[in-house]
Amino acid sequence: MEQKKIVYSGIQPSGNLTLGNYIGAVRNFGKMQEEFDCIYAIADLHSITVRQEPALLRRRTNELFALLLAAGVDPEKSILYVQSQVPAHAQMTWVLNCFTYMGELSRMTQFKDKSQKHSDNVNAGLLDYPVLMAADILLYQANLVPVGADQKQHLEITRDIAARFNGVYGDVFTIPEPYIPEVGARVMSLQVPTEKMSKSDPNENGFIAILDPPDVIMRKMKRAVTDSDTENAVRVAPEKPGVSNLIGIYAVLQNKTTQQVEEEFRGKGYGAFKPAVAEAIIETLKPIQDEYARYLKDKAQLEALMKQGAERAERIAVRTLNKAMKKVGFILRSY
Ligand code: ATP
Ligand code: LTN
Repeated sequence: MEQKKIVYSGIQPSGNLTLGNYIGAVRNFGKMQEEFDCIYAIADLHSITVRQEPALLRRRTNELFALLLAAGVDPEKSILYVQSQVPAHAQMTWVLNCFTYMGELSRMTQFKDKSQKHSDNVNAGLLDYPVLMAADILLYQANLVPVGADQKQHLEITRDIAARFNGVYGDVFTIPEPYIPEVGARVMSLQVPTEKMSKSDPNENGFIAILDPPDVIMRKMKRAVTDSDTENAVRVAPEKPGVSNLIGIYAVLQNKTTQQVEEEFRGKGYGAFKPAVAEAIIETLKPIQDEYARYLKDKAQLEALMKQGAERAERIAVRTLNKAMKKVGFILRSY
């Protein structure tokens, strides 16, 4: 039988997941597990590059675990685990650090953005973030990495680091490919549609959280910025980023092309369109919200699944880590 391709992705427990995270990444997690061997991490090591409140980080890690289960990640088909529970990530990062150049890291767009946003805390972890992400991906010999468009650069540096290491030591790592959806890879803010929808946006009207109740979703949608033209037409255009964004969201959720959406709302205007988008979002999120509540209630089950996930992940990760450690000349500890 042909070996299934390996899919790997991570997501930070650094805030309430948004519709952007869902459409750009999480939505594909469940779908991909039929065809591939999937491994999904809650990237808590990444999230401390920005200051976190310990109790809140713990709570969000639990909640995100439950939310991914609710969104369709099946712990029997896939491996779902918490990154900090597998020490190999930190160990692999150290080795890869020595194969990464400062210049490469300081050129990363996310580093530049985040060091501006958190100018009081430009720590070494923020710069090193992509190397930790490379370690994640390479430890599992992943072929495909489903992410939103904002992570493309981090995938490129991962490929460069892997190729550099392989160039010195032979084929240790699989070179991964990004898997970025064609529509919905960059869901924009509802308030500033030229910026990406972000869970850390201080303006709550800018994003829809996966757990927002229906009335909140309807209200945020009605307040969404549509463009300052008088045309009132539902069509995709560069000068209409607000409406274009809503068309993209509606198209993905309804499995339609953007042309079909334009067709459906021809002559109807924003007044009819915005509530329809809100309804589509509410309908998509409802079953996830129901399942989420169920998973979160059963603490013992969550704990058991977390343990099982970490054990299964560790077995794979340690294999690659040992291989890399031997290659660089470390003596593996005997047990
Ligand atoms: P923050 O905004 O706090 O930096 P984030 O929303 O980017 O965080 P991450 O955990 O870093 O969240 O990202 C999780 C996944 O969601 C990644 O694959 C990322 O590419 C994707 N993603 C994030 N925002 C969007 C968006 N607006 N549209 C599409 N995909 C997105
Ligand atoms: N940096 C990613 C989250 C992440 C990730 C990964 C994604 C951490 N490790 C490995 C894919 C593969 C982000 O979305 N901000």
